[in-house]
Amino acid sequence: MKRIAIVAAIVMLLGGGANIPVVAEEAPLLTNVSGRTCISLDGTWRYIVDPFESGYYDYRREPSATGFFDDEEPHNPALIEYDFDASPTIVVPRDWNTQAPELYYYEGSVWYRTRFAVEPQEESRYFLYFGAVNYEAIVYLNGERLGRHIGGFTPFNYEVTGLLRPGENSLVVKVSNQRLKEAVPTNNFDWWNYGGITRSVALVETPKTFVREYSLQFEEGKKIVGWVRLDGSSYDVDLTLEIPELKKRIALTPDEQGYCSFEISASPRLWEPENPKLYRVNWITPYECLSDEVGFRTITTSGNQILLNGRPIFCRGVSIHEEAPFRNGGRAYGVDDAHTLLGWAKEMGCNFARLAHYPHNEFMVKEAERMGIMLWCEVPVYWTIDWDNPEVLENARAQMSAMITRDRNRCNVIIWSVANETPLSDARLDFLKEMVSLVREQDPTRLVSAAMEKVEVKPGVMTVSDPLGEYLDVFSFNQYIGWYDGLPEKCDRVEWALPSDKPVLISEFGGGALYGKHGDKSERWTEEFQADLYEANIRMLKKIKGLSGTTPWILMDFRSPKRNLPGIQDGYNRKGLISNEGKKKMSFYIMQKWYQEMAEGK
Ligand code: GCB
Repeated sequence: MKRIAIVAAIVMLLGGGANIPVVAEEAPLLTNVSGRTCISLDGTWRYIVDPFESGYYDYRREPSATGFFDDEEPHNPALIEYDFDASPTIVVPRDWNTQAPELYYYEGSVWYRTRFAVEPQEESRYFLYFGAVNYEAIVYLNGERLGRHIGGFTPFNYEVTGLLRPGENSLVVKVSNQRLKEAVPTNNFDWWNYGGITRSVALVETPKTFVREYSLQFEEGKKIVGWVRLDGSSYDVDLTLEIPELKKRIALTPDEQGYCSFEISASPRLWEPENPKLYRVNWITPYECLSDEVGFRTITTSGNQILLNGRPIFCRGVSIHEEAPFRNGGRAYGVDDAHTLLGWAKEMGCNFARLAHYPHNEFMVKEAERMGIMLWCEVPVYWTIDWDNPEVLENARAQMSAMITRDRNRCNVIIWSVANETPLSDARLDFLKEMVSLVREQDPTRLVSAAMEKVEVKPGVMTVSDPLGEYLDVFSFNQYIGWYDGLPEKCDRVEWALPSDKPVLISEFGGGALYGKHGDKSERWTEEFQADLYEANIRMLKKIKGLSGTTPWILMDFRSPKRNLPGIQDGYNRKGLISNEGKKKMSFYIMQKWYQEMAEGK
């Protein structure tokens, strides 16, 4: 009995209640979920805050190292059901921090529960799909453990065909946003650690054999190149790809793995920021018609230029955190938040945005595509990741892979970024090389980058001596001259030694200002100081040969527990060009003027 208890405790530490049999492995990710038949599980759920992990042991017992599961019978976490009906409610999708004052700083476990009704159909399959849960989710359906997912910004799903009850079902999710050294991101980062079921949850219904995933990319030489992957037990099905506006209707023959690749000659109107043309695409089998809207373009580099559809383009960008404008902050979600954030970027003259520092929700990517905004998308391999730990690499790779799987048909995504400001070491280089190869393997059609750091090799001479640069297509780095490095006037005194064979992109620059604080330009935190810093940076940037883009830090002030200067920061990183109240600072107009000049070719 003692031995069982110890084993259980170890399993528990590894997986959290892992001796409840797992009834469903995480299934390969469904794509284009909004195009499928879904029952939305969004709405009001019940929740129980559980800082001591009490859901995992009988509440009458003392918690102790060997105290978990010290019965012959494994404890069933569904017992926690008992208490749910009297518990408070919480909205899904949304972070928990901005829903209850006592959860504002909370880092730990919260149990969520919803009930839903379904009449499972014999000829259908069912998947529970989560847009994202930060950071760890342990999912139980009708008291049975489906599995555990880690990684707070990417989707995951479980197949629950055969596990659903006709009528009412209970879905319990134990969510933890505990920061951990061996997590991705690690325990130190400059943004709010929003916990909860932050993106939509749906029960997705598919036919027995269905179109799970596909890729459609335009290649020079007037070809649409692609592949499609079915999921099912028999792949002897009629499968047609239809792009009505291009008058294409192609019959495809999947192989015995349900996979088929193809090439179609076509001359679509190419997607570009000034004309973000999308085409309706239909995947048709006798059992379904799955529709998407897809744009076609090429993205390549030549010397230090980025070429969109073969023509050089300057990426007039801005960095954006997934934080909600207005309504007291919190994680941004939905079309309205996307429109506000991307609308501001557009107003500033942007044709590009860096979605920092983790995969944003699908609305951001899709709305940007509709609005003509190219994107840099990244995973939270940020600062001091635990480079030597193979599980950390696995986790980072899984996050990258899920992001690529979700967004590979979004033509506005032009750069996948593998890391941000990571201190140099051999272990880190090995890790990031693995990340770069994963991206190249999974998506050879886009550019790879990372936000590196600059160094001052001798007074006034700036360069980036990061061996990672060699492996990237776009040579990007963050620099804070005038803020963390000297005063704005320093910008006029520096020279840059940068590669001439790759496009250079400045992935961050800027400084802080409190909206409405005015004074002399020498006074830190005033809008005048920030404006002067932007003017000086722009003068410097204009002189960098081969500069292909910039994404100043950052569109809007965002919450960060690291930013505690009273009366100025009050828990916000104030480097926004716009305040968290949506008020534009002077620097917004300085960037706007520069980008407008550039757009007009001045
Ligand atoms: C950086 C980080 C970013 C921070 C920013 C800052 O270099 O990449 O996440 O928020 O600096 O404000 O210091």
